[in-house]
Parts: sequence; C-alpha cells; structure tokens
Amino acid sequence: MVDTRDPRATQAGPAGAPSLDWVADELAVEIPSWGFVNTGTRFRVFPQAGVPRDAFEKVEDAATVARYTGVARTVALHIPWDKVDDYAGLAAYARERGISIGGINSNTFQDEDYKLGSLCHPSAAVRRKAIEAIIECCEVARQTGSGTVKVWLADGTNYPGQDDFRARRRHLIDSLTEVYAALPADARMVLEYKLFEPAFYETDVQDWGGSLTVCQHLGERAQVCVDTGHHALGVNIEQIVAILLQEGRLGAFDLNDKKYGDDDLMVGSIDPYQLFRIFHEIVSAMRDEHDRVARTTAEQVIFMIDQCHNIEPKIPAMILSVMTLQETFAKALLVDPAALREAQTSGDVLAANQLLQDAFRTDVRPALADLRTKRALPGDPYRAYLASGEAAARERRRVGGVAAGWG
Ligand code: RM4
Ligand code: MN
Repeated sequence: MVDTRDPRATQAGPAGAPSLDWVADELAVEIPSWGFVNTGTRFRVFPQAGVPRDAFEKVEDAATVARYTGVARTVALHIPWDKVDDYAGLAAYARERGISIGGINSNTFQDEDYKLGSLCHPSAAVRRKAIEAIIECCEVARQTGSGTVKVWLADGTNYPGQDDFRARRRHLIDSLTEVYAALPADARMVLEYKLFEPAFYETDVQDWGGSLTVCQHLGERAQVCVDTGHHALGVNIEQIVAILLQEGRLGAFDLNDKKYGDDDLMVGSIDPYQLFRIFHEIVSAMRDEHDRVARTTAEQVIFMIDQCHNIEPKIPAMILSVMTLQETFAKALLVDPAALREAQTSGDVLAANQLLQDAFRTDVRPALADLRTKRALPGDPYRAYLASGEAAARERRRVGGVAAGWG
C-alpha cells in the first residue's frame, strides 16, 4: 500500500509517468518575457528599478528564474514587444544561459488599425495586416527554434449589432488557415480564448468551445490554450482541461490567478485548490494507460506563466510562481490512482474526495527542498534569490535607457 502522505512515494502508472524527480527536473514551466517589464492597470503604471530594457535583458531575467529553480527552461516572446534584428542571436544568448525560446506570442492589439479587431476585422486590408503580423511570428519561431506560435486576439465587439458574429468567425477561420500554413513544419499553434476584455459585449474567441472548433477547422497541430484567468467566476476549469485532453487539443496553459476579472495575479495565490484540481487532471491523463491521446497530449502541455506583476517585484514573483507550480504538481502526484478508481467504481464518494483532499493538504515543500539540494540548487529558491544581492546588482547595472513596458 502506497503511503499517499509521503511525497516521496512512487505511484503506479505507465512507464515514464511523472515522478517527483520529474517535477524537480523536467516540469515544462515557461516564463513570459513580459512578466519582467513595467506594467500597470489602466489607471497607473508604477515603474520599478532594474527592469529589462530590451529582449536580451528579459531573457536574462528568465534565465535567472531557471538558474534558481532548476526548471522553467523556456522563455516565451511577444512580438513586436521583443522584436530584435537577430533572432538566431537572441536564441543563442538564451542557450548560453541554459534556456531556450518557447512560445512566440502574437500581438495584434496595439495598432490604430485594430480598433475594430484584427483577424476578424470587417475590412480585408486590416485582416491582411494582422495575418502578416502572425505569419511574422511563425518566422520568428523558425529562426529561434521555437515549437509554438500562440495567438490571443483582442477581437470582439462592444455593442449588439456592431458586427455579424458568423462573418467574424468566418474571417477568423480563413485568417488562421493562412497562419497555420505558415507554421514551421514541427511547430504547433495554440489559440487562446478570453471571456471579455478589451471588448465588452463579445470576444471572437470567447471560450474553449470557440477555440476548439476553430482548431478543428485548422488541423491537428492547432490546440487550445487555457488561460486560467479568462473564465467567468465559478467555471469548472478542470473539467475543460479533461475534455481538451481527451480530444488531444490541450496545447498550453497561461497560468495566473484571479479574484474578479482577468487580474493576472500570481498562480495559486487566490485559489490554490483550483490549481491542484487542474493538475490532478493532467497527472491522471499522464498515468492513463488506456487513453493514448490524453496521455501524450498531457505530456506535451506547456505550463506558461502569464502574470502581470504590477506592484510586486518581478523576478521574486516569478520564482515563487514556479515553486507553486512544482508544489502543486507534486501534490497531484500523491493521489493514488488505483485507490481513486476503486473509490469511484464502488461509489465511495467521501473516500474519493478524501484522496484528493489528503494529497492537497500534504506539505511537499521539504521533499522538494531535498531534491533541489541534491541537485546543488538552493532548497528555497525564493529566499536564496532575495539573499543573493542579485536584485541590487541588477539595479546598479541597468541604469539609463528606457525600461521596457507594454508598448
Ligand atoms: C491577454 C492574454 C495574452 C497575453 C496578453 C498580454 O489578456 O492573456 O495571453 O499575451 O494579455
Ligand atoms: Mn494569457
């Protein structure tokens, strides 16, 4: 009998099923370049000292997170925020620091032309411009060796009657068909949905169903990106995750937390149990010997952190978030799949729920600290970073120039 309270216990599952060592070495956390820049609300940006001034310094910050945590070895770029003359050079710069370039995120929302949308815009000329912008992201993916192009659209309308839903969706499918054809051969596209904002009546990729059905029009390498902050309050995100895994269409997460709207707070900071329930679905798919589609899909999911550090120091916030992801994943590993199946089939509702509750309440931090120490990493990466003096050194180094922000 496996002791589910012992984080070091190995759980039954197919060969290659994730283990605690896997959490310490392999967990595919991706760091967003834009998590390090000055951001704010629509009311005020509070600038911080030492923030990156260009894409190279953003990559350097992401590499710092990887150096302290031992995971998080890819950094996502946002184009044009991270435009450089030499993408191969940027990728080499990342490699020298032990990380590589992850998802290339398109930005078709900061141009005058995009007032009424981008890929769904009523005008063919604006759609063309947006298509070309995302095709450029495919090219950046090619030059940086990235395997993912991520599309989030600010498209939507503010008032009933403003535009035709079906026409906009047809534009979306036609536009993305062109983008899909421009993907590097082995790359995938992930399509993110968002309930509202910046449009307040409807968004053109509103929910997982909207994203999934468009992906099905495009091809197998089109998958859904689930941004945890992009749902209405109370939506059962873990069930969405289960459905997308079963369909082979869960490509990536944008992880953050929220209390009200798309607040982009640190992952697990408001509802850590929700994050656990999501990871439980991932782990259970990874262990599923009978559902090859769900298993291989789960194995390839990218766990990107999509947070907006408006008032908190950015690198420490990112390190803490990576640790939260590792801890939550480790807890999800503690659920004994055989015992859970047994409780489910025998209708033992309380026992089934207890298996999840027990795992969630287990303190896995000592076990993870142990594994890190064995790998010559700091047992507590967050405190080690704070004590390192690196933040002050970075502030001294990064004087002058223009701090990067959203623009
Ligand atoms: C959006 C969405 C995208 C992110 C932008 C900055 O709300 O979450 O993933 O790229 O914000
Ligand atoms: Mn996002």
